[in-house]
Amino acid sequence: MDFNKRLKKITIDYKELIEKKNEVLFSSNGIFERYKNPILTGAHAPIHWRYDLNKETNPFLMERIGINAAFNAGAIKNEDKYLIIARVEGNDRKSFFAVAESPNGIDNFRFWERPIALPETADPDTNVYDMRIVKHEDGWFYGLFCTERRDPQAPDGDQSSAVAKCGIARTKDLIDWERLPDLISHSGQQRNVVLHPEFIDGKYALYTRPQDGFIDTGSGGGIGFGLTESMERAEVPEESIVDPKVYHTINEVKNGLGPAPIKTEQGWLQLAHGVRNTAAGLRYVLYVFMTDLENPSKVIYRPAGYFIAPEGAERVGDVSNVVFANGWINDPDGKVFIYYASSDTRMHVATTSVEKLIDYCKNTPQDGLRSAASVKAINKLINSNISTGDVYRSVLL
Ligand code: M1P
Repeated sequence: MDFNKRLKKITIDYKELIEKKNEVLFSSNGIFERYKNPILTGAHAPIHWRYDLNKETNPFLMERIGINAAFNAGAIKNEDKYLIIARVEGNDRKSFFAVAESPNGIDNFRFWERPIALPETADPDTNVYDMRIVKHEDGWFYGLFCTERRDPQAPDGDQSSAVAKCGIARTKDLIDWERLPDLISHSGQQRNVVLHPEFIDGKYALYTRPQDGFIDTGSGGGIGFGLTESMERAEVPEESIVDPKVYHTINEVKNGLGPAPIKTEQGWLQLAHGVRNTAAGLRYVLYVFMTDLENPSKVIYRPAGYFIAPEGAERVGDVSNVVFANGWINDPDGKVFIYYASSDTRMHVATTSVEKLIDYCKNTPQDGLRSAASVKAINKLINSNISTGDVYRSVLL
């Protein structure tokens, strides 16, 4: 196929992909709705990021820069536009951030003209990923993300050991970013750090995830919480654990907060990921809990188990059996858009409402931590259903 015919086909296919309408699916659990199509993939990366469009220098119209995946996006609504800031990963395995915009939050996501040109610190990052974007009450948009560099202690033969820290950048327009020094904490490495949107006791509040090593959280772990005087030289002298790892639960291996919490009259809604071990490797699921309005580090409702687990095609990807979320948007009418990634490969959306999430947190039984306690909870529900459930009985029996 000659240059012009190839270009036409590539452009038509791309247009079809980014204009594809999404379709809400029936929700059997009634807690949230999934949608038929992923909302963002590597293939959504603009053609002009990938191809040299000059016939002279690229006569075969080959892709010069491949994009492997688009996942783990932060999310924010700005000037009526639904914006997600994706972790875009090239074929070269480097991640970077890029904003994609949608008019309705569920389809038509288009990347902005260029990816974010994130300034580096004096110690350049090898890789950056998983930005949590939050509009703080001080007026700035802050992006907190993981910055990864090779472990300086690693011997030459070890080219995979790394050190993870929390990188910090801020912006007023989501285009020009100011890089601030990385977070200083005193509990080893950090990933999944999230800025609370309001001051607590006049200080900035951070949800943390202390960890001993790059992958293993080791003796650390759990979702932590600490205060810092400033974001320009952010340092958390102390971290308390809000939500620990617990034996034989969905977060026995590790967990980490997702996006910044949503404020409601009854407390802060929190979305997080939990990781368990299986013979097939780690399994990442999402869970929801609520913390106290005055003290956001105090858990007030903790429903048992997972909220979203990988399903169907979501289960397969570069890192299979993973769902991960670091972005959600709460519309003024109470609708909540949950942006989650599957298997470190693509982005999806699920929708629900603040009212449903609160109901879910308050009325889902807590984890009894034993099989017998789970059976007790089911029997309690059966007993209360004995006198009700007529519709169910008339259809089924
Ligand atoms: O591969 C799954 C996830 O692993 C890490 O998350 P955590 O720090 O909780 O283990 C991150 O690399 C994340 O980006 C990735 O999706």
